[in-house]
Amino acid sequence: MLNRLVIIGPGLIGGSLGKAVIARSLAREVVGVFRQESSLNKALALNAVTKGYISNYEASIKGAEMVVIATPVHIIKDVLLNLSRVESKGFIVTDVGSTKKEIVDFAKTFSGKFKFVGGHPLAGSEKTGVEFSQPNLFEKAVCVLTKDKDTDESAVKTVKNLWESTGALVDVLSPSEHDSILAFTSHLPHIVAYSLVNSEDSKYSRYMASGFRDTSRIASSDSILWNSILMSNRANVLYAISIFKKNLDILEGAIANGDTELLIKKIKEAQEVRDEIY
Ligand code: TYR
Repeated sequence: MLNRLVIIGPGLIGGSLGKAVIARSLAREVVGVFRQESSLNKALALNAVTKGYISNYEASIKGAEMVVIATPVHIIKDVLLNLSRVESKGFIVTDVGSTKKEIVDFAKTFSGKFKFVGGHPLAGSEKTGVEFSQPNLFEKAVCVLTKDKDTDESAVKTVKNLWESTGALVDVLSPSEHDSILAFTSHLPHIVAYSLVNSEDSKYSRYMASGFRDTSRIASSDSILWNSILMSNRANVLYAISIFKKNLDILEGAIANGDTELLIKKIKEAQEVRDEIY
């Protein structure tokens, strides 16, 4: 059991982690760090944290073994800077950011201060905010932790242990591996959803069947958050877009040329892969 776990910016993911840790008695204290009083009160009322501070890193980190940064990607670097300035030393810092290479590299600047392990639980939805947090969100969800030549092995074990205790299935990848894979499995689907919805006209919503709903849900994701995710993984995202465009061209060509054989072949290929996954 941990003495004190600190969660910086408990929203959908951080709040769910807090609830899971409290429900399973994985830490004596779950301390949240917030920017606004209203978020602090909400998280306390929902039992996502046992205690909270407004932007007070010094007080919240005192006596903590582990700090989880659960803010949107574009705020993580600032949080790391703030953490580097606290008096305590030797604590483990991890995050839940959707991209890893940029964050892990930046955290290396502070290796004398704390041990950093990049983290990314593949859970959540298009919603944001602690009001959508759930204590069982991570059950059977994959959580990626990152490791490279500079990562402390025992810190990885400690973070892995915490996530496994919440019911998550932990995989350890290099930060670059993580980013190149997630460009296809998470970032590209968001781009496709945005493009799809932007190709539609909402005045025809009456005629949108469940297929439209299924393929567009993630277009409702937060714009600031997704801007920062896509911009922090640009090279991999651009590569994924190029592959997608090629596949789109194949379908366009088959339809333009009346090439039924090719069109059916491509639909079947997709169908087989989809059926294998789900
Ligand atoms: N957008 C995903 C969904 O709605 C949830 C998610 C978001 C998962 C960001 C991971 C992540 O990094 O299914």
